[in-house]
Order: sequence, then C-alpha cells, then structure tokens
Amino acid sequence: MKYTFGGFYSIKKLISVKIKEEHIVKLNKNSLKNHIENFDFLANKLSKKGHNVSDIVSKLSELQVAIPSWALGAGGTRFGRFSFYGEPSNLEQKLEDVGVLQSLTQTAGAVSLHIPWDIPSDYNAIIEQADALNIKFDSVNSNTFQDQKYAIETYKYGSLSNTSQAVREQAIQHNLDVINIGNKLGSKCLTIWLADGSCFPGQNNFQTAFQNTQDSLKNIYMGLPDDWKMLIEYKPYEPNLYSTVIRDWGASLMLANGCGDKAFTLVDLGHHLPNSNIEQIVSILQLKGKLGGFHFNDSKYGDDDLTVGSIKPYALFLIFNELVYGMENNPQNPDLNWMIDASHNVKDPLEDLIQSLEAIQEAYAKALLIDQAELKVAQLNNDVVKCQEILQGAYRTDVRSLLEKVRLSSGGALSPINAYRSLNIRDTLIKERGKNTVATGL
Ligand code: PSV
Ligand code: MN
Repeated sequence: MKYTFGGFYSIKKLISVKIKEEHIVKLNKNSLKNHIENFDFLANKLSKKGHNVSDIVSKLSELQVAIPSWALGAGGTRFGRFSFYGEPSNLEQKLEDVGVLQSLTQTAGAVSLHIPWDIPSDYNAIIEQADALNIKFDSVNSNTFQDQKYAIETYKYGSLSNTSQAVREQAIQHNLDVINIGNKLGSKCLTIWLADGSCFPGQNNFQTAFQNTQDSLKNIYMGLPDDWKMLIEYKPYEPNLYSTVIRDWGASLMLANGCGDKAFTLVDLGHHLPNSNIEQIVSILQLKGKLGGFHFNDSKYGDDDLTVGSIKPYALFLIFNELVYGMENNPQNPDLNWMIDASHNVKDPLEDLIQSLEAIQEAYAKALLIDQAELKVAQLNNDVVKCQEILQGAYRTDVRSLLEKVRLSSGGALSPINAYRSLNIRDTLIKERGKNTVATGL
C-alpha cells in the first residue's frame, strides 16, 4: 500500500509530512508477537540478575538526541556531492524531516540549528510547527568558518582569533546574533566551533591567536542569557591543516574556565587524533563539571562523520559507560546536550540518522547494564579479568528488544527503518519536493 501523509494546517502553508499514529500501530502489529517473546526473555534474564528493567526503560526513553539541521541532506566531500533527492530546501522542510524521525524513533525530540543556514523567516510559524511535531530547539550553532554573502570582513585567516580587531568584532557580533535568534525559538545553548588556525608553520603566533580567542569568547559570554550554556567544540585539524586554535579538550577547557560557569566543553567524537582515548577525556571533563555537550558520529581515519556505531561500537559503549558513571556521580555537570553530527554521502540521510539514533540508544542501554557496584569491587581488588568480564558481559547482551520496548511504549515504531521503507517516505518527499532540491549545510 502506498502511504499518504496526513496533514494539518499552519498559519503559512500546508505542512504535510506528519506520520499518523495509526500507521505506526498498524505496522507494529506485524512484529508485535516476536517483540513480546524477545523482550520477555530478556527482561526475565535481566531481572534475575538484579536489574530494574522498568527503570532502564524509563532512562532510555528520557534520552532525546538533537538532529543537526545540516545533516538532513546529502553531504559531500571536496571531490563532489551526490544528491539524495527530495532533500529539504528550507527550515520548514527540515523540521518536517526531524518530525518523521521523531515519530518513528521517539528519541529525536530536538533539532540543532546552524546560523545563518537556518534563520527563520517567520518565528511564530516555526515555533508552531516545531510544537506540533514535538520538537524542541536544542543548541544553536554559529558559523564563522564561511564568509557570509554581505559580510564586510573575511574569515579567511580566522574569526575570533584573527589579528584584525574588525574581523573579531564581526565574528563576536555574529555569535550574539545567533544567541538572539536562538532565544526567540526557546533554545538555551550556543555551540561555537572555530575553524581558526593555520596551514603552515610560522603563519600564526599561537599565543596571540589563543589570547584573541579567549577575549572574543569572553565578549560573547557577556551576551549569554543567565539560563544559557556556551559549548566550546574542539578539533585537531581541518580545514586548517597545521594548527587549530582550539585543537583539543585541554584548549577548550581552558577557554571555558576563562569564560565562566556557563561555558563548557563539547566533545565531537570525530574530533580526535587516531586512537585517542575519548572515554577518558569524557570522564575527566565530568569530574571537573565541564562536560556540556556531545556530537555523535563515527570515523575510521579522521572527521569522517559516519553513522554512529558503524565503525567502533565498543568504543561508543565505553564512552557511555563513563557517561552513565558521570550522570550518577558528577552532579556538578549540567544536563548534557546530546547531538548527532554526521554526514551522509551514500545513504538516505533519514535512514542514516535512524541508524545513528539506534546506535546511541543501544550503547546507552548496554552501559546501563554494567553493574557499577560489582565493577568497583573488582577495581578495588585489582581483579583485571573480572573488570573486563563485567564490561564485556554487558556489551554482549542483545538489547534490541529493550529498545523496541522503549519505542513501543512511547508510540514509536518497533523497527523505524522498516517503517520508513514501508511508508515510502523518501518517495513521497521526492514527489513533494522534487529531485533537485539541495539542503543547506556543508
Ligand atoms: C566541524 O567539523 C563540526 O563538527 C562543527 O560541529 C560544525 O559546526 C559542524 O561540524 C557542521 O559543519
Ligand atoms: Mn561537531
């Protein structure tokens, strides 16, 4: 059967992509029996081991991950870009796509906007649409890595770190404008990632660039509302290939400390040199009360922006082990802003995001199965083998029926990918939007 979208009317225009609950219920019926059998088996096993299954289910349902507005279209590389067709070409359509993800997974209840790519033309209409789709506005991202159309100054040689005061002021003002836009939408967080750095030795004075960045960030921080957070994202290289001003978590932490209590470090999983121990970074930042947000993705070589969990799922699990520990033991941290930051060259972006959302939940679920008390005893006894057994015992548990339960109890699809395909969503989007649409982003 061909799926047709149910509609509702907004002030401005017909927003047509809204999946009806009854369609999901109908699809779920096909695999309900199987799900119940698998879930009962797992729940029984976990209960016998002393786990509180309903507590795990409710913790998992609370985890909402923001979808980046820039990941709804096909991504590209410096060699080119292949469209995936039916891409959203404006903010309204991007929200529609996030709405699809939220209806199917019930874990994508937020969107992270990038300015100036996503400046709303009608704030009330956008807020109304987001409310109707059950989507919140997560962190807003500034962009000083590209020159904007009517910009007076260029960011070619840096933005907040630039040797020119005029350039720095333009970049500071842009960040203040982003706060203002986010404020109107109900966002409570600004994410700053700087491409600033140098391509050749000697090009930059490291100390001047760092000091300029600190001063600029302090200026932005002064414009941050009291109930807001500022997240400082680090990255070791790219687009600058010799040095990056905020190259690692140490630099980010120093800058956040220099700004104040509302400034935090953001960890993007792809922003580390090969083989970095990310879980340890996460752990220490939590100890210091300075972990503010996350960009999830996966990578093989560099900032590959691949589907979460597609390359190193065990590393992701170890990161979640630290996050679970931190959420229990480090109340000095704020609630984290969870975001995906991925790019899709060869997959349907929405399918890719569904897979990422599921991988995040899976890693979290497995980390929740680690018996922290038992692990502590094994660590105190220096029982290295036991420590590994505990971690890998949790990791090897098949938690898929647990995730199904989480989705089912909040009205999502037992299998979001199957539902997405059965409902022919991409075809419908192509029919509505055409083949040649291009989403803003990188
Ligand atoms: C940079 O690589 C980054 O991770 C930052 O979060 C950007 O804002 C984002 O990607 C989007 O390009
Ligand atoms: Mn990122």
